[in-house]
Amino acid sequence: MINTQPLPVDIHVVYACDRGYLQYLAVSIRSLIDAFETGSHRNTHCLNVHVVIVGFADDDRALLKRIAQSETAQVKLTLVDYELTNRYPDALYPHIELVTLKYRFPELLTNIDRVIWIDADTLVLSDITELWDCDLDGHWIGTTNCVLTDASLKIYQITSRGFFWSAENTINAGVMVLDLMQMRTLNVQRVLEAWTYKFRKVLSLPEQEAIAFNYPVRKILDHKWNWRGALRESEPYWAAGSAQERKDYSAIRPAIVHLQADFRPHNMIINTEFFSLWNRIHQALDLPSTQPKPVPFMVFVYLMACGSNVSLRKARWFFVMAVLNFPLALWCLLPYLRYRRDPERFNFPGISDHQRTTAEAITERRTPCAEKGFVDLASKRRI
Ligand SMILES: [Mn+2]
Repeated sequence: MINTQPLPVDIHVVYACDRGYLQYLAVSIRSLIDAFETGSHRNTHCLNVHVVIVGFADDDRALLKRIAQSETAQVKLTLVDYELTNRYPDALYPHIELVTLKYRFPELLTNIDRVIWIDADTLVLSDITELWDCDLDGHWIGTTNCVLTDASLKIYQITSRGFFWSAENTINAGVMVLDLMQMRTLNVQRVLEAWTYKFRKVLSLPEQEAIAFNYPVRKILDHKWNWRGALRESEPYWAAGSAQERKDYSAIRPAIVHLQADFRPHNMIINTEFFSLWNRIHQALDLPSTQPKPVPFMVFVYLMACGSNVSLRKARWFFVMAVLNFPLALWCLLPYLRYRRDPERFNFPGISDHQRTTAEAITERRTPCAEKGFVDLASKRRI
């Protein structure tokens, strides 16, 4: 009998990181596969996950292979070894070569014409096929804007080095759709590498700045594909032109949550829905345990106020905060003691209810893995 089953459509997703990000990478890949397995394209599409790895040990590779297995969908994992060569000496940003690896995808991923780039510090919640099918309208790249409206530029431009004439020019490079075929034709790699080399000593977000200023007009992706609202402390919040802007951004149902530095589930105990979800996947995968700590006082003050109109933008602006927001800090003293007593259950007023996790979920998270049935889940997935 002739097999008339059509060939599956290949979807290509790429990550790149060193082993310092292994746990984030593992959780993100697993969430990507989980969402694909429960989506409606698992029988018609094949999910190809490429990971450009820097300095991974054999154990790390084995771990990735273990977590990337699927019994219900077609999933292929490809590891691409890469060695750093100090391409940008004396650069301001220490990981410049790692974050600009994206420029090299056209030559690293031969025979592939389109990829979706996803940062490792993410949770994928929706079937990626919808993003894969997006029309780039002739551009070689699709990205989400870093800020929401032109009104946000006033504050955003105080802290970013470059100046933008439109919110559409701003970029967050956490999730991107890249047309590798066009990148090859347009020689994008050469353009971006030359520009990055030239300005390496002043670039603080190298690849974002290189893409934003060399290619200011790009396909704009919906914010749900790179949603940075888990803590309400990202640019769409602190640079927002109005309270409504913040509210609308918070109301987005994310397809991909981007956790972003500096506060992330492995280092900070903060009660939010997505920190909790990250921890659950992390536990289910039986990864080495993390030791998240309660947030320091000034970060606490920041989180108590974030999303509102207080005159603070970044927690590290300690001095400015201490002077301008002394009354606020004073007001936070007692709540901070409460937070320190049980940080997992503390509800920050700046983080809205739907972003918090429930007391039951916290209790469940504190139960050892084996009692929760994660072991069964693990054996089902052969992990
Ligand atoms: Mn990121």
